[in-house]
This record gives sequence, structure tokens and C-alpha cells, in this order.
Amino acid sequence: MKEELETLQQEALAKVKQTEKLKALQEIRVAYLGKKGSLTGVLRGMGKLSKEERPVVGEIANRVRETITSALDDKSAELNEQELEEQLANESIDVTLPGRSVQVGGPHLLTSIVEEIEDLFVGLGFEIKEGPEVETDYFNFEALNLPKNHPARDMQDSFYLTNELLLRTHTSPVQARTMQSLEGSEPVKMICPGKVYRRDTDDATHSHQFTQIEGLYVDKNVRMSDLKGILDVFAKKMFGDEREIRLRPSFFPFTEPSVEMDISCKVCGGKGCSVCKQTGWIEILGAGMVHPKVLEMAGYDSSVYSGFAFGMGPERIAMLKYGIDDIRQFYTNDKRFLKQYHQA
Ligand code: FA5
Repeated sequence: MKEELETLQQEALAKVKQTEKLKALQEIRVAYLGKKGSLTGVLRGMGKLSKEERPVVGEIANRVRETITSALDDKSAELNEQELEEQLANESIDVTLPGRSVQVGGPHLLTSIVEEIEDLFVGLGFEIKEGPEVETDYFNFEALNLPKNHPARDMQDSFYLTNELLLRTHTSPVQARTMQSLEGSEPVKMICPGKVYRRDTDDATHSHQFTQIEGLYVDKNVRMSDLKGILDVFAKKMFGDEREIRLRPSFFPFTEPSVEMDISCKVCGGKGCSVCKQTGWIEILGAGMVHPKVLEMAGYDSSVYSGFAFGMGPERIAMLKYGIDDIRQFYTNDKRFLKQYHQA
């Protein structure tokens, strides 16, 4: 039996030495030391030995077990280390490879132009207000001096949701809402940017959904010259110091008098060209002095308070500023177009 154990040990040690894989090593461990392994098999025969022989053989068996176990452990550590080294060698980082470029997004041109206009008016002391896009007939029309069946309602063909609710056709209802919330007790100086909706047929200069920015200034002694001054500052900051403005008589039911504001054409410098249709001027917004009826409906005493209001379309402003010839470019999301306006 002693020889059997010695042979078993030599055989196991030889196999351990030859092994190059951790998995094979584990198989050797099971084959020799496992429950059904060779060593266990030999030890089972110990019962047949004499009393004297048993401790001697037992000691040899223990030594054999320890020797095989320690050989297995050493080899396992060696193979583990080898494996790790191979892995590290394969995974080495090549610092000379070019990096992967990160695609950086940026604000949409419309967002940028709205923010530019907001910054400009905030700098002039205006507050930014918001209002709902689903609006009541009352705020969209009646509170702005457009009673039911008023012919001027056709100026802005609307998307009605119910008899009393519609998608707002302009940002002017926010004027009425802001004034009513103050109940005629305080001056107002606000702008309101937001989406508006009209049943307009989409073409190069019209969209059924577009953006407006409303402005309102109500206080004691607000005059038309204040309106003109503010609009002049706006036009020069937006389009350049050399731009002139002119106010032409117009009509809005909620302002009296009402005007359209034109700026001198950037392309021809006012001489006349195809962009300004040979007039030298380009229309950019509607404005006027707040109608006394609108002030009264909102709770302001029109003999004490006066105000001006204006409304502009930022898409058209951006079109003029950047020479964009089709408003649909803002909504079709062609990245090649939009990328040109990302600021670094
Ligand atoms: C109004 O909507 C008035 N509420 C503006 C106003 C406010 C006047 C306060 C007086 C006092 P108008 O319908 O002209 O006015 O529209 C204002 C601007 O919206 C236009 O100058 C234009 O830039 C833009 N606009 C109008 N319709 C469209 C459209 N279908 N697509 C794109 N922009 C449009």
C-alpha cells in the first residue's frame, strides 16, 4: 500500500507539472483528492491493514495528500498569475490612438433668437410672463376688445377645441391675464414669448404653429414716443446700429392708435431691392397704444393709466437677421441647417 501511495503521489505531481490550464488543474484535484478520487480509493483499503501498519500508512497518506494539495495550490497560483499577465498584455491601452469625437448639441435657432430677444428686453426692465396655449375665447378675443361676431376675428383664423376654448392665435391674451391679475393697481412691464396657432396655410413665410413675443408696458403717462424709443433700441440691438425704423398706421382692435413697424432693409440699405420688394423697408411687428377699453376691462382707470403693446414673430426676425428664406426650416429639423447656428 505504501508503494501504491508513493506511485499515486508521483503520478499526481507529474500531471500537475505538465498542466497549463486552470480547468485541467481542477480536474486533477477532483481525480486524486475528491470523494471518488484515487487517494480516497486507496485509503478505503486501510481497514484491511494490521493495527501496527495503520498509523504508519495513515501518516504516509496524510503526507501524500498535503504534498499533492500544496503542488496543486502552487500551480494554481502560478497559472492565475500567468492568466492575469496575458490579459493585461492583451488589454494594453494604445495612447497614440485618436480619441472618439463627442457630438455636442446646441440650442435650436428659434430658442436662441427668443433668448436673445428676452435678454434684450429684460435689460430694459421688462419681466418675462407665460400664459396657456389652450386659451378661452374670452382672453384670446373678448378681453382684447374683439366681441363675438366682430369681423376682425377673421384676421386670425382659429383652431377651436370647444365653443369656448381654442388654441391661442396670438400671445396678446397674456397681456389681458397679467393686467387682470393686478386688478388695475400696479404698473406692468412684461414680455411674453410662446407658441401660437392659426389656420394659415403653410408656405415660405407662414406656419400654422409659430412663435410670438408680446410686450406690454402700462403705467401713468406712457406715451407713443416711449413705444417708438423702445422699438428703436430693439431694432438697433437686433439688426445693427445703422438700422432705421418707421411706424406705419395700422389696425388692431386692442390698440388705438395701432402701427406696424418696419426696419430699413439690410440688403440694400434702404435703396430698394427684391428682398424689400423695392420699398427699402421690411415689416417686423405690430404695435400700438393699449385701447382704453382693454385697460378698463382689466380694471385699470384709463384716465390715469396708459400703455403700449407690441407683438412680433421671432421666426420672421431670425429669417431677416440670418437671411433664411423659408420658415419651414425651423420645423423640419434638418440638422445640417440647424448646426450652422450652433454657437461654440
Ligand atoms: C398680432 O398677432 C398681434 N397680437 C400683435 C400685436 C400685439 C399688435 C400687441 C399690437 C399690440 P399679427 O397678426 O400681425 O399681430 O402677428 C404678429 C407677428 O406674428 C407678425 O408680424 C409676424 O411676424 C408673425 N406671424 C403672423 N402670422 C404668422 C404665420 N402664420 N407664421 C409665422 N409668423 C406669423
